[in-house]
Amino acid sequence: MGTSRRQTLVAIGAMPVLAALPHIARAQGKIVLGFSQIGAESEWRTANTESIKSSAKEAGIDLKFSDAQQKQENQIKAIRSFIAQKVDVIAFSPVVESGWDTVLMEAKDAKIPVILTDRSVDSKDKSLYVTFMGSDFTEEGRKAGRWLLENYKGQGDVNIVELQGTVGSAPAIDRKKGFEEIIKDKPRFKILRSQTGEFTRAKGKEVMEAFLKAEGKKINVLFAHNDDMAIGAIQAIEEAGLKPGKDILIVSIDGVKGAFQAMMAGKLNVSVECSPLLGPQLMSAVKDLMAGKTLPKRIVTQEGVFPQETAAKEFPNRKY
Ligand code: GYE
Repeated sequence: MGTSRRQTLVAIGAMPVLAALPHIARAQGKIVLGFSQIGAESEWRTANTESIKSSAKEAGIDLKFSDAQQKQENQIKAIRSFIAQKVDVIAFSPVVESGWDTVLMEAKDAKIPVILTDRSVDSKDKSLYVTFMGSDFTEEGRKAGRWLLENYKGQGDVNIVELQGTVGSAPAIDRKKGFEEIIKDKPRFKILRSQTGEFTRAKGKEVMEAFLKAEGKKINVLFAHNDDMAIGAIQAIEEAGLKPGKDILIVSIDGVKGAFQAMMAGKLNVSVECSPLLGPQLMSAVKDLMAGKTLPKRIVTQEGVFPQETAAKEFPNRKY
């Protein structure tokens, strides 16, 4: 009976977690994580999904993965189903910022902790989630703006067109805000037109065609909230008989491989990095939570800026 005392101590030590989470998963000894992904709109998102799936596998976490195909209602359904299945932890990347309080309250009532990854929500009640891990999108917008101010060589007015991300999403709202903050007291930098390209290549191309039709050669700069839209727009610019990266300077965000290829071809001028490789960080946060540790309320991803002249050297190191 030498082990009985030890077993008792372990049981007492583990009690708060077990009492709070009397879930099926515990019986098999594996932590169960329910993850609701936005969809597959961009190279960034594909890399993010792959990072989450592979790191869950590596960490021995049982991942229930659900793809919402860009629809908030699908994400809400997925979260409700995770609650019904009594998963240990729920993580999700909210497609838009608003409208989550009800479902987050349901998770809270079920005592299932929620981790926000990549994008945040605008809920006033911060107790509805344990942490938000991801990039500082406002700072990314500022970095894009600063790069432009420092590197734009022409004289006179600088006419900018902007391709925004998904309407109502945190990265679209914050990148716009950060960029505007930097150019606002520089009156020669003017945003002529700004419209959503929904973070996709196809829509980026379509909206850029409309911009070109309306403004033609007046356009000096394109600021795209992600690389995919910039890549779509590059096609539109070429089809209009102009040279992307030269006739129109292009600034975008993400730093995916496709952007590096476009930079090496001289067609994109800079990409501000936004890392999608959140999987390992998420899995360690899930394990920490299950071990009863308190997580910091905000976990910020560290990122750089890659101008065209650094692309060829950096390309072999890129992981997404
Ligand atoms: O920049 C874009 C993607 O939320 C940071 O979503 C993410 C953004 C990323 O579709 O490419």
